[in-house]
Amino acid sequence: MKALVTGFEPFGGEEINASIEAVRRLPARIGAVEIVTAGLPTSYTRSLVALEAAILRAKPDVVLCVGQAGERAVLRVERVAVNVQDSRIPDNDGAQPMDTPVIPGGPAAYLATLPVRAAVAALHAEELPAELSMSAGTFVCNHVFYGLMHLAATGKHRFRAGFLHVPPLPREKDAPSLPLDDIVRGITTILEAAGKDR
Ligand code: PCA
Repeated sequence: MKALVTGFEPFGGEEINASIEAVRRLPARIGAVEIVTAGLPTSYTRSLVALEAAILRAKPDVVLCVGQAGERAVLRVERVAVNVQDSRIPDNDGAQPMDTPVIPGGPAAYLATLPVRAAVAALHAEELPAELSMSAGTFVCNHVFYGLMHLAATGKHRFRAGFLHVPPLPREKDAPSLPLDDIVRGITTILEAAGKDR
C-alpha cells in the first residue's frame, strides 16, 4: 500500500506550519505502508493543482492531507468537506473568496473515505488528544479536502482519502499547541489504522 501525505506552507503571516514540519519528518515506510510526501501552497488557485500533480505522480492507495488549525490542542480527524469557500483572512496570494463554492455544481459535501472513527480510537489508544471533527472550516484546508474528495470520487485514479487538522507547535505561553513528536506520531497512527482497514 502506498500513501501520499501532504502538509501546508505557513500562512496568515506565521513563519511555521506544524503540518508540513510533521509531514517532512515521516519515515519512508510505516509497516506495510510506503510513504510519499508533498508540500502544498496555502493558496486557493495553486493548492489543488499541486495536489493533483502529486497524486498523478505517486498513484497512491491512500491520501491524507494535513493542515494546521490554531483553536484547540487536539488532533482533529475531519469527516466532512463542504462546497463552500468563506475566508476570514487572505490566502498566501492575497485571495479572500467569500460565499463561493469550491467546485460550482459539485455536491454540497463529501465525506472522508478513510476509517475516521477507527483513526480517532487508534489515536486515543496512543494517548494522543484527538477527536472526530464535523467541519474543516471554510478556508484553504476545506478547499483542499473538498477538491481531494472530488478527485477521489470522479478521477481516473481511485484512492481513499481524508484530512487531519493538527495544532500549532508550542510557541507562545498558553496558546493551544502540541509537540512535533506527538503530531508525527499521530499521523503515523492514522496511516497504520488506514493500512489495517482495507
Ligand atoms: N491551515 C489552513 C490552511 C492551511 C493550513 O495549514 C486551514 O485550516 O484552512
